[in-house]
Amino acid sequence: HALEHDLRGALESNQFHLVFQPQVRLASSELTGFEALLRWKHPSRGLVSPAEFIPIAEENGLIVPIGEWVLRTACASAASWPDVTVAVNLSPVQFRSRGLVTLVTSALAEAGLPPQRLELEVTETALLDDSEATIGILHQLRALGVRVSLDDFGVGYSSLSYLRKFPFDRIKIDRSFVGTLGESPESVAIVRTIASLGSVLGVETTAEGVETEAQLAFVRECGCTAVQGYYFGKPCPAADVGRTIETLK
Ligand code: G
Ligand code: G
Ligand code: MN
Ligand code: NA
Repeated sequence: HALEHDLRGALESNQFHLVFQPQVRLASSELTGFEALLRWKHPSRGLVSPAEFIPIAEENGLIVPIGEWVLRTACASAASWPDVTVAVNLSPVQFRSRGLVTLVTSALAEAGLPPQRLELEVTETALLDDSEATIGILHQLRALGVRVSLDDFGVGYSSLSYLRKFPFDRIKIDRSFVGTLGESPESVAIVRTIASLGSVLGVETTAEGVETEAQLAFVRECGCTAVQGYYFGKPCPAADVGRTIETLK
């Protein structure tokens, strides 16, 4: 696989960078943080989507050093921001590798970032296999003081037992539901149900992929507590985060 070959040298050649997408609390319309999203600028192909290269990196294990770079870089960036959080995606493969808790500890310390300002986004695929070990790691991460979110909720298995086994701080409702609120009563019912579940459990619920004013009104009405999506901002380079904070504050 040509892409796999190129991926092996990408970290050394500084071909990765992060972009940051605003996350907004609905009650106060206040910016609370940014999700860090990985970008690969391939020397000849241009930007390659993480949807394309992350599965390859997960298969060959490169996601471990790449994920370490993402975490350290995101924490270092966030340390220069005023009091807002940075959310970092963790691959299930990173849970199976050794030393995740040590890595998070050292990334925070090196950056001088308070743990409360780091949020880790975990998909339920991370919880599927070996769930006892994974739950143990999640508890250790939580004990550091970082927050933990359940990402892409509603697609995949969406087992409610995950919500019982581990006290997530946030459920992120997959954007496929938000995108179909206008035409699908099923999506409305699902978003409403996840939001009320969150409310009862004391867990924040973020609606992902909010692009329009109508969708914003809809997810507010459904009871979601936070939003993320193009309506409030597309992912922006680190250099523009300061301006985005000024605009949204
Ligand atoms: O940014 P974009 O929508 O193109 O991301 C596509 C997918 O890649 C999403 O599922 C997103 O969670 C994932 N992704 C983006 N950045 C990272 C990262 O740093 N680590 C991991 N594991 N996944 C990421
Ligand atoms: O799986 P995860 O939620 O981490 O993926 C986030 C991805 O969703 C990013 O790649 C980001 O570019 C994309 N995204 C964020 N907001 C929107 C939006 O409003 N509309 C669409 N279509 N994609 C979005
Ligand atoms: Mn995410
Ligand atoms: Na998501």
